[in-house]
Amino acid sequence: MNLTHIEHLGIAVKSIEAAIPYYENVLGLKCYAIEEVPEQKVKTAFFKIGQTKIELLESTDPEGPVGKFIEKKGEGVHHVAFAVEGLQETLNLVAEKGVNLIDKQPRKGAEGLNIAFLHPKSTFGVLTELCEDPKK
Ligand code: CMX
Repeated sequence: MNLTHIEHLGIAVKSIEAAIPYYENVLGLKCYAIEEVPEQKVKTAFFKIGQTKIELLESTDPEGPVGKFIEKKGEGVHHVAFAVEGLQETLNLVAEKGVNLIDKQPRKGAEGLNIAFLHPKSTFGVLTELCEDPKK
């Protein structure tokens, strides 16, 4: 298992347009990309802080994962994403250790990363994403 760093924190917001000024004008970060990920039913906005990114998530469909999350819990931290080397091998190891995988195989996420989620019910309440940069 080789987790290298926290790749990003996913934060659910009702509106990325409304949230961006807080990150830019108060925290002094710069939004460097806005990208829609139709398969995940979200629009994303990215900021960089050191090696880690902040990913704002606005739902494009109330029945999508972020739409349902905001409906139940309100805005806030939605998931933690770790960068890994060898995503498929890591998923196999995690499954062997009894963790419930949402994705048994990697799929495409924002920024061209290969991603897979672990179910929050088997990770002490934190929706956990593992991601691998296929260019590395
Ligand atoms: N963090 C912690 N718990 C969460 C959660 C989250 N982000 N999302 C849902 N849950 C909890 C719910 O509160 C609920 O708990 P209770 O049963 O105790 O009420 C339980 O998980 C089931 O939630 P649900 O609303 O019924 O939703 P589903 O089971 O349909 O889906 C999940 C939950 C995690 C499987 C789904 O959200 C998922 O597949 N997520 C992965 C994909 C994703 O989140 N994509 C958006 C980001 C994409 C990106 O980064 O690009």
